[in-house]
Amino acid sequence: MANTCLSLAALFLPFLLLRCATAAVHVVGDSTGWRIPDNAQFYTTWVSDKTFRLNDTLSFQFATGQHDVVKVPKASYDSCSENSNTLKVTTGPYNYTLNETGSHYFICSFGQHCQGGQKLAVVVSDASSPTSSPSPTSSTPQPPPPPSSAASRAFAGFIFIVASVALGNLIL
Ligand SMILES: [Cu+2]
Repeated sequence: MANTCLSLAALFLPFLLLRCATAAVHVVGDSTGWRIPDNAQFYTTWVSDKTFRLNDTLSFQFATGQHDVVKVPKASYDSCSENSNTLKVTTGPYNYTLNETGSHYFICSFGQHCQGGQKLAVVVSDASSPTSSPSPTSSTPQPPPPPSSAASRAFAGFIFIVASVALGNLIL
């Protein structure tokens, strides 16, 4: 029976590890950073293939005095106005921790930067919701996940033990 327990532990360990994956750091715009993009849809596209979870970090890479980060309500995001902003950071680079689920809107208040597409809308899901994202957008590369083969081997072992016990019961 001890073997069965070990097999079960081995079977579920990879899933436990996946669940405990640490919060990711998303470098906004990746190598482009936080600036007026060449394409006004750039940050919308950048967001589209990513999953943002509670306590992930948005890292805005910009030079102080050239841009800023202003957190605004949706209406201000849409109209590129910094009205009713809840946060304005003028010193770059700046790391923002996504400490609330739901939508977060950021713009740059310099000149026509926001109109040029320097605006970001992210939707934060709960950290405990099932993971369906591809690889985390962390700057530290994750080691390739070994779980499937280990899990299937453990599962095969488990099935073997169950089958053996069942067979043993039949014979005895
Ligand atoms: Cu700007």
